[in-house]
Amino acid sequence: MAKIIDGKEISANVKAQVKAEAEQLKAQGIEIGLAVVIVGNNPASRVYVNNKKKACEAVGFDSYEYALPEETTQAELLELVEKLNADDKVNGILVQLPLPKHIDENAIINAILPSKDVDAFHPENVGHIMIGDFSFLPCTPAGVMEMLKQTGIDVGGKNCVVIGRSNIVGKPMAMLLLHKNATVTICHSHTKNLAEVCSKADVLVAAVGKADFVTPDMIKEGAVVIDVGMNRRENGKLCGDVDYDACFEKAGYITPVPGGVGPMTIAMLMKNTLTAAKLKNNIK
Ligand code: BQF
Repeated sequence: MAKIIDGKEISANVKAQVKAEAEQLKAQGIEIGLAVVIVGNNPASRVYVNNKKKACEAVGFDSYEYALPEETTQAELLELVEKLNADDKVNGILVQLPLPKHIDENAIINAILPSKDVDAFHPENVGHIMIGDFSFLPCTPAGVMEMLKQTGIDVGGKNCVVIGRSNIVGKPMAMLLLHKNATVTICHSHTKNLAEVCSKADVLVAAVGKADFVTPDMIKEGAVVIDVGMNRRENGKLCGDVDYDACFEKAGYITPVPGGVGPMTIAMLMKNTLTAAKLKNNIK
């Protein structure tokens, strides 16, 4: 029977730490600000942006929301990013993805000042992550690593399998596991014998985007099963990529959805924003 890795509890620990450090900075007259940019009316994006604003309030950061209409042009959005790059009150810039189809996401990401890129999506920060000399880590993979750390799971020498190869989750996730000395396999839609590959994993990270994709035959007895998925069932209920009920008995550890990796993503965004403020003020 699996132990549940509680993302709510672990994220609360991270946020408490961030809040304590933010208070120390405030005592030195340093305010911390996060700009949150949302374009259009994607209801999921609205929820995520609200979560980020709420977290800012909880840790004592200022948040500045810029909600732009769906018709916003790429040039207009670039202009806003430039303005936020130059704004001293803004330590971190978060542009909520996905953007409307007529806007080139990479063009926007590339325009964000790397020192304010709290999502760590800018190529300069991606390069730092690859080398291992980073200041910001992408929030979701960093959240997974923090969950493993606080649960006392050392991935060194273990077989870790990541399903999914996105720039936001799969690729950086594999890199962070590699930095911690895991043997890492990245699987994707072209992978042959997926179930067999996954069933060899000591740690399985699912970032696929399909409900109930991971079934018990795909996991090793006692494996750590990390569910990064965020899907909605026909009945409107949130669920991950793992068939949680079916895998619960066989897994050693499992993360629920909701209440697993999701809250960690938000907590690590707060941590990155704190880091941005510390770097700007030459605080270690
Ligand atoms: C929870 C995200 C897919 C695509 C773009 C807490 C969040 C979600 C769930 C949240 C996500 C997912 C975010 C829970 C931010 C995580 O209690 O389980 C928080 O707000 N997330 C995002 O900004 O963009 C996404 C998933």
